[in-house]
This record gives sequence, structure tokens and C-alpha cells, in this order.
Amino acid sequence: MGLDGDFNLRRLERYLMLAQSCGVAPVVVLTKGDLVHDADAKAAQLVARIPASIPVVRVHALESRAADVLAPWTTAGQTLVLLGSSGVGKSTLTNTLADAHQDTGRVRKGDDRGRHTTTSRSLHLCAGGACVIDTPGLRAWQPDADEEDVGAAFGDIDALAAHCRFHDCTHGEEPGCAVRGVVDADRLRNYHKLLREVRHAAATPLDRIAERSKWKVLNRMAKARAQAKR
Ligand SMILES: Nc1nc2c(ncn2[C@@H]2O[C@H](COP(=O)(O)OP(=O)(O)OP(=O)(O)O)[C@@H](O)[C@H]2O)c(=O)[nH]1
Ligand SMILES: [Mg+2]
Ligand SMILES: [Zn+2]
Repeated sequence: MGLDGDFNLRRLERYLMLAQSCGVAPVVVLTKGDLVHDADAKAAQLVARIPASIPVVRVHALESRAADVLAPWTTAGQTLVLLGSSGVGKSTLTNTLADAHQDTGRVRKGDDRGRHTTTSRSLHLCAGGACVIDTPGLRAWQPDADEEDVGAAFGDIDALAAHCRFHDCTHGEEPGCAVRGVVDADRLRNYHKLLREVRHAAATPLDRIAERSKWKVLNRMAKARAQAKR
């Protein structure tokens, strides 16, 4: 992820879930810290928000020092795949790590978005012996994940939730909640959003029809109650 206009913690949490749901150990690589004045603050915000078990590193993707920073993950036998939006520097980093010649592209002024320079995946050999896969920037994706994957990616929330007073606590207004106030509020909102998404994706058309008619009935009852009051 870029520390420029690309920086988005909710999106990062999605990427982390994607990696973890496939059994891939994620490493957060922050690029472009050299281009902005609030790089330290953004990096600190990220580190405070995600579980400490996930490594976070900062690189200038064009500099050879980036290879030193990533050395723990580029030894023989390891395979890396670079994921991230267009323009964050995946191909630039591939060139630095593997002495490759991937095309790189300039980003748009204003929103720092890339132009989808890379259009196919390719595998390159790093000096340390690892393989690195450069990929096209992701445009948008639906998580191919289930509730268990969301729970695993947000393990900090699940672990704290075990201490909530109510076992079905939604970490909203309930008294005795062990999550609210401890986990970053936006991380908690993103967790609920992703849960809703995977539940919706898992629902069969029949489930959805049943859900819709349930709401229709509830709405009708609410309307009737409101009218009765008048
Ligand atoms: N200043 C600075 N520029 C960077 C850094 N990383 C990448 N860039 C520049 O950002 C632009 C986009 O880099 P790319 O490597 O093409 O990005 P990408 O992630 O491969 O993008 P797609 O192939 O479109 O998905 C290039 O002009 C790079 O030189 C960095 O850490 N600092
Ligand atoms: Mg590229
Ligand atoms: Zn709770």
C-alpha cells in the first residue's frame, strides 16, 4: 500500500483477510513514504490498528535498500506475491528485488491512482533465492471468504469478544462489552461490514427471498403499529 493517496486501512484489512484465508502469511509493505509529509502518522495509525503479529515495513521501492528491508522474506524456498492497487509500486519493487525489467507507470495527479500498467502475472527470481510474483493492480474484488475467514483475520476482536458479558454481544451499546473502546472503532465497523458481505455472498437465492419476505412482514407490522397509534 502507498502512504500517499492510496492509503486506506479498510482496504488493507480486506487484503489481509484475502491472504490469511488462503493460508498465506501477509507482510504489509508501505511505499511512497518519501512523497508525503504524514507518512509517520499513517504508519503509526496502521500499526496501532492491526494485530502486532503482522509485520509492517516501509520501503522506497526504487532504492536497493528495499531489498535489505525485505531480506527476511526473500531467502531460497520462499515465494512472495505482490498485491495492491495499481500504482503502489509492485513492479518497481519487483525490479528492485529481482533485477527484473517490468514496465512501471506514472500515477494520476490528484488521487495517486495508477494506470494498470501491468496486465498479467509474472514470476521472477530474487537474488536471495526467493521467487516474487508481480501482479496487475486489483480493481475490485469480492472476498471469496466465509465467516470463519473473517473471524480469523479479525482474531483480536474474536479473542476479546470471549470476555463480553453477553455471548451474542454485537459490541454496540451492550453493557460489559470487552471489545468496544479497545479495538479501533473503524476496524470494528469494517469487521461487521465484511461479515455482512460474506453472509450475503453465502446466502442462496432462496435464503435471500426468505430474508426479504421476513423484512416485508416486519415493515408491514411496523407500519400497522404506527397507524394504530395515530
Ligand atoms: N517516490 C516513490 N515512487 C515510487 C515508489 N514506489 C513506486 N513509485 C513510482 O510509482 C509509479 C508506479 O509504480 P509501479 O511499479 O508501476 O506500480 P504498480 O503497483 O506495478 O502498478 P500497476 O502495474 O499499474 O498495478 C512509478 O512511477 C514508480 O516509479 C516509492 O516508494 N517512492
Ligand atoms: Mg505493475
Ligand atoms: Zn462486546
